[in-house]
Amino acid sequence: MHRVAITGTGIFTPEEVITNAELVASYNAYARRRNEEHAGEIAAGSREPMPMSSEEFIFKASGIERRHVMNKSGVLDPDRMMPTLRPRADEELSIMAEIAVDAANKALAQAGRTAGEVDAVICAASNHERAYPAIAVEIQQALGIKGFAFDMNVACSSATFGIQAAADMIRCGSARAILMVNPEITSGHQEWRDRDCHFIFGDVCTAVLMERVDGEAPGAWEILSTRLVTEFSNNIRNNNGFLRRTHDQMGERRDMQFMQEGRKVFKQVVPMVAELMLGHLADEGMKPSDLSRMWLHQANKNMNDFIGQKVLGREPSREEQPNVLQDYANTSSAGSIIAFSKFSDDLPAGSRGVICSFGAGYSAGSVIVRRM
Ligand code: CO8
Repeated sequence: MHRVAITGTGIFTPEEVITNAELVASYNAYARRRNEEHAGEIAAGSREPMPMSSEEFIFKASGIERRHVMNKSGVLDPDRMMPTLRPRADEELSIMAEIAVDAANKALAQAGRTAGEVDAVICAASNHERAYPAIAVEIQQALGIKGFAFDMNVACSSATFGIQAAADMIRCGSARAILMVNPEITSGHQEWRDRDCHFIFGDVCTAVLMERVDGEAPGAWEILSTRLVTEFSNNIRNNNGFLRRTHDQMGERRDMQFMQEGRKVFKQVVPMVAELMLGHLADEGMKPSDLSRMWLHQANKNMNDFIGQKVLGREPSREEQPNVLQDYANTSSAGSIIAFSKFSDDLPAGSRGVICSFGAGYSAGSVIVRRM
């Protein structure tokens, strides 16, 4: 078995930003208009008015202050409430491949590698913009990588599942270097007209280069161990898919976008993740106090605070458990990788940490790493 390390990471961050204030103003304008349109039914008691959203609620419930998006004007337009993305010809690079190539090039540059030294690409994300050919194969071609590529989807846990898949292949010798990318255009499957979730997501793409290491690779992060867990739940669900046209009901359907029972998710996922992390550490002969840092999935600040407390047995400091969701919101699978990419360089050789994701499925992944 070979040893494997993360030698580079990269982030593509969309330029456009939506603040909570802008988001709430747009949603409330939409909700007011809908209430005016249905004023008669509302007055007759046959319809509930749409409730207003608030900046205070969003910050208190989630810790989110703003999010990056691929297209701001479409999302904020009360007549549209979704991004406007230009359709692309089949001969053009797809939008997911485009942002993945940007993040991948940054990861390669950080590792001091060229695409020619990579053997495989995994595109791990919550949704892929088409069924086939795989986005990963398009990214592979755009970067000029020989070898193989495939797409995978484990919702918010896609990145840690992608890391385990890549690490296992490198350990076994089926590849020497693998690029794993997480293009998350969540704005396309977010329901911006639902106040319960309109604030949750943002767009981004992350990339992780993993390589076989035979000796020392100073600065790289050796992957010591990975562990994944899944448990079926309908509490986070999106029913869109290729069988849609076979169903009788073809009109607007709420379940074609992201839906969740947020409170149930919170209550059920926090213990599941803490148990996964504590069990994983124990089986590797480690104590929580051996960790210099935890790079958690970025869904909700309160959720991360609870998980950190359960794992460490005390409140984690901001250095021990950095959050990026105040600036990025929930970027699905990319969140823990943004945190890792932005907040790992300061740690000295020998430091150990855990990259941890959790989300729909339910699914959760834990990756124990050590600075080389
Ligand atoms: N403004 C004002 N009030 C609001 C708003 C709002 N925007 N939204 C809800 N309220 C109200 C509610 O109606 C409720 O009112 P009442 O008490 O009268 O019923 C009250 O505020 C409290 O609402 P909640 O109980 O819903 O509030 P919570 O404190 O539970 O916070 C959260 C809601 C933030 C959603 C929280 O429950 C949470 O974070 N849960 C975990 C969510 C999570 O981690 N989900 C993971 C999903 S991500 C994933 O797996 C990837 C999926 C694929 C990506 C999809 C991309 C689009």
